[in-house]
Amino acid sequence: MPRSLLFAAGALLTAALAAPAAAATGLAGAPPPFDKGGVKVALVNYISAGDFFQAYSTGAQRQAQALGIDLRIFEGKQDAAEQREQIERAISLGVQGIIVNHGLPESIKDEVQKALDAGIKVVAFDVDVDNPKVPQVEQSDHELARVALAAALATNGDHFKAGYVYVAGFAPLDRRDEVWRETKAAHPGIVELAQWGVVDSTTAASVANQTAAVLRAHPDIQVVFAPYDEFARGVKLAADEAGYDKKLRIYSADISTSDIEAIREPDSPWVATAATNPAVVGEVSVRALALLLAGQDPGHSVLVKPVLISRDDLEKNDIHNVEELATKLRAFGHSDAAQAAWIPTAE
Ligand code: SR1
Repeated sequence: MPRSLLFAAGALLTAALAAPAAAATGLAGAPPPFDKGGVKVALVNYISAGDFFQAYSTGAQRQAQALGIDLRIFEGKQDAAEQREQIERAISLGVQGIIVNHGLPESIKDEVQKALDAGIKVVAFDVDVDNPKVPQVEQSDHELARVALAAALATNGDHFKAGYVYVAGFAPLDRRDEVWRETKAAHPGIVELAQWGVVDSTTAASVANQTAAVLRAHPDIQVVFAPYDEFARGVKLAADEAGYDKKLRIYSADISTSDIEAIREPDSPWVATAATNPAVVGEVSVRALALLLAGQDPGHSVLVKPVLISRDDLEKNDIHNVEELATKLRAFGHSDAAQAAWIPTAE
């Protein structure tokens, strides 16, 4: 079999294996098409690796199951060409809806338009396909960055030497970057000594390697703004190895159980993060698409609000994992975004 066919067969198999049985019976009291069941939807990812994206996918599956949706998941490998092909494949599978999770806008806009032209409803999470028919789900990224940077200013004052981890071209990182620039402009005592970053299949390890070189060149960095947990994990790894743990403070975005463990380590330089529950964001994405499929309007911008999580909060409230965080902090464990009375709660 040619390589391309083998690949296509493998990807379809991944999608098929990920699909729960479609509810043939439908949901009592729900609007069409959910009243009859058999609704087929695709989740097309640009990135699947890492805690955030794993939890996002789990949340999407949970909400899909509650709605009786047959959800086909396409694995993301940070490959723009592959994501285009996956949207094509979703269209030919005959899905009624597609969730596009991250991606490079220029490489998928026309594919999204093709799906819309075929009568397929589309929702985008963290990628701006610049189309009024496509609702945008996001984690209020401006607020997320503001909250994390407010924590940095509260502890470190507004005169410090900073490092910044950033990769342009990802909508959430670009929005967080706007706030970082505003913050530096408002507080000229913040001096950015270095900027670095990479997003690949091993982001934390790659950022750790870069950070080691940065810290050798700029041992006087006091604060690192790393607004993606894979970035923060990489910075922490390098700081630990170089013995910087008491000199450096890391402020980030996102949270997972392994992040909580890393933040709670004695003398951890990772002191605070601003985050939503990624599983809840996955649920919200599926609900927004379900509303569209039912002819209801989720709004063009569907926002999930972040909360600040500091090491002190985790210790004081005896929180060791994401489940405990969700139970003890309702604003983290729950979102009212894209809700309707007929949509069952994800279990
Ligand atoms: C490469 S973009 C990474 C970000 O996407 C999601 O918005 C997560 O919050 C993560 O920080």
